[in-house]
Amino acid sequence: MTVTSKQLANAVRALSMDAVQAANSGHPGMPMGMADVATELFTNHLKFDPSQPRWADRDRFVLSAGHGSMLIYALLHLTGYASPTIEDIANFRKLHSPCAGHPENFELAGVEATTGPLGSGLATAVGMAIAERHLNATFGSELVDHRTWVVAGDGCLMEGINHEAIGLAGHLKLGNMIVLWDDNRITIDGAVSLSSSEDVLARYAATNWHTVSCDGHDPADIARAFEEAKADPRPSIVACRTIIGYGAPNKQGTSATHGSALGTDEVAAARTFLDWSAEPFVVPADIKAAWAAAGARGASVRSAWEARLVASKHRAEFERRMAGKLPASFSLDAYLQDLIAHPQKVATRKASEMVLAPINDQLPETLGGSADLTGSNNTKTKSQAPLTADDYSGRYIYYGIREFGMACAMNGMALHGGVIPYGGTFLVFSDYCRGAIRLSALQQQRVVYVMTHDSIGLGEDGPTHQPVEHLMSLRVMPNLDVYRPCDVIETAECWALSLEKTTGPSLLALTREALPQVRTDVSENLSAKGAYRLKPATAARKVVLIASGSEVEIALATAEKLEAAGFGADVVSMPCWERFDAQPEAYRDGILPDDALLVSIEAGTTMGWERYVPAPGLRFGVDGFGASAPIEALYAHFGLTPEAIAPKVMAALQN
Ligand SMILES: Cc1ncc(C[n+]2csc(CCOP(=O)(O)OP(=O)(O)O)c2C)c(N)n1
Ligand SMILES: [Mg+2]
Repeated sequence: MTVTSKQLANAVRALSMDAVQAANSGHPGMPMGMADVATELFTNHLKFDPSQPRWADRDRFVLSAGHGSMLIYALLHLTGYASPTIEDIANFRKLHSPCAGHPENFELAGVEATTGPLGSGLATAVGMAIAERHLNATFGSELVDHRTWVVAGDGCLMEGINHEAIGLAGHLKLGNMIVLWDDNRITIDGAVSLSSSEDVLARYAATNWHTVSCDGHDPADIARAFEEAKADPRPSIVACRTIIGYGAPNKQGTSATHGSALGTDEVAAARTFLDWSAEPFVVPADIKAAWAAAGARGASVRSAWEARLVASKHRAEFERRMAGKLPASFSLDAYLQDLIAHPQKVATRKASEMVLAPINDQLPETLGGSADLTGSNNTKTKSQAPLTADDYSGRYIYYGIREFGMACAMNGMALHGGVIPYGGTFLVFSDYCRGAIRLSALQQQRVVYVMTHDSIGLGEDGPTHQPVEHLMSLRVMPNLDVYRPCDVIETAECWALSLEKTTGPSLLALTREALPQVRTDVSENLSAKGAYRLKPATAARKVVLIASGSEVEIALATAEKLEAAGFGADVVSMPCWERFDAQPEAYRDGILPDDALLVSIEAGTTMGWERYVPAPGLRFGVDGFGASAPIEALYAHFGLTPEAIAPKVMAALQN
């Protein structure tokens, strides 16, 4: 007897409800509702090979509705991925099971993206689809030609990020992207109609998407919709009309199935309803075999692709880029030597643009962009042509005013591989994309955030544009390296470090205003230490002035005043806290000795500086919102001048 697609889908339903029941925690409704749609996708459409989960030309599948994590765990297991095992699934949501509450990209090879924050997965998928088109334009269809599939719920479509993401995807005509909408009309609070009455498909159509609907429980109808979506040159959304918790006879169709175990009685009733008599975590042999056969579909396609790769003239470069390795010859030495010969007083945003020239020339994998602040963020170099719907080979993306959309897309590009994304906005708007920065860090992805206008130093635009708490709040985030370089040399060093870090994002906080070149030695990347002695005390050391970015210049001038009064003063430039914290204790103690008065100067919140500058040290900064005025007036107003700081330091020293 041949196994029916209903039986295949019921295996997904059974594993999902049983795992949630065993954990007594989780979300059975979504996987049970979308089991038929997912079965059609994984058995007949998705290009993948469980024996080679990282095969570069696989289709990408993103479960944007991450709460339905059991859907992907069941699919990966059933199609033959080495992990998760059935034991992993039985240990769903328990410590050390790769079957975590929400899908985590670092836990399972078949999980392309960490999802859970609704809408982010879909927006991440846009970046994957962009990377695919860009690499297709670079390496050709014989090496790169795949789709990005997304399963999204009502929540993913309701979130604001959805608007940014689909606007970008529609504009760029990403026909390789297909969203499968779990149109079950239920969210946690109850019916979608409690809070929403919008015509979702009309909104997608208005954004240049192709739309199609199907009965999400009818395999033939699902297949019809998929074929239509695949054939259309626009990105597609397939509205799959489903019943949440399908198979649980007394609870299906209600929010009761959304986020809690069904209960033993209802699980038993579902077994009867679905005609599923197997014990929990047992899949009948014939159904198991049919799933395994579906998983084996891709092996021949993959080996044909491998043969093409071996024969391709692009092989070495393609493999290097997909491995995320910089070319062995990559070097900024010549650029740095030139700066030593011809020192520059420029804004660090300009310094970033300058160093991006040799970076972009040497690294064809960089994909730059800005959220409509290209001229302010200085993110575009001369050699970069725009990436457009007509020419995906371009290396610069005009993201529009979509900071969150940009950051999510960059995560998708990094996850896809083969490209290194960087993108700019004003530092103050890091808040707009903070959720995505967090996901870069959590997912351990190399994304470089170029955040300019990094303090009150931006001047007249005033408090709405002047970051105050942002630097510190970003430093709090695990696995994000926050850099605030003080001159043109440090900017180049910080860029190099950001590109070299393959296990997480970096953020460059850059000035609008010009800063003098204070570094005269480039024999070592001193920014790599996080903090270093830029100027040692001349007189006997009494004080150490610690500053970052634009305040290093102020610290140097303050030190001059102190030295003139006979107080020896070190100046420490501290471009990166995270890197400094990673240095050996002896190094850190040497830079911040306990026999000198420690003083921090940074045009941002002082909360946090206690870490390096405990009492009786002094902390100079900005603890309220900024103000609208020319830069000189602002620094004077907030007491961040050598004239204001030096007397306070001397008073403390004389106490
Ligand atoms: C940004 C964000 N806000 C809130 C939540 C909490 N949350 C998880 S699922 C959910 C409801 C989602 O509804 P829907 O997408 O329709 O999923 P379904 O109930 O149909 O499975 C909410 C509010 C979240 N995960 N992410
Ligand atoms: Mg729903």
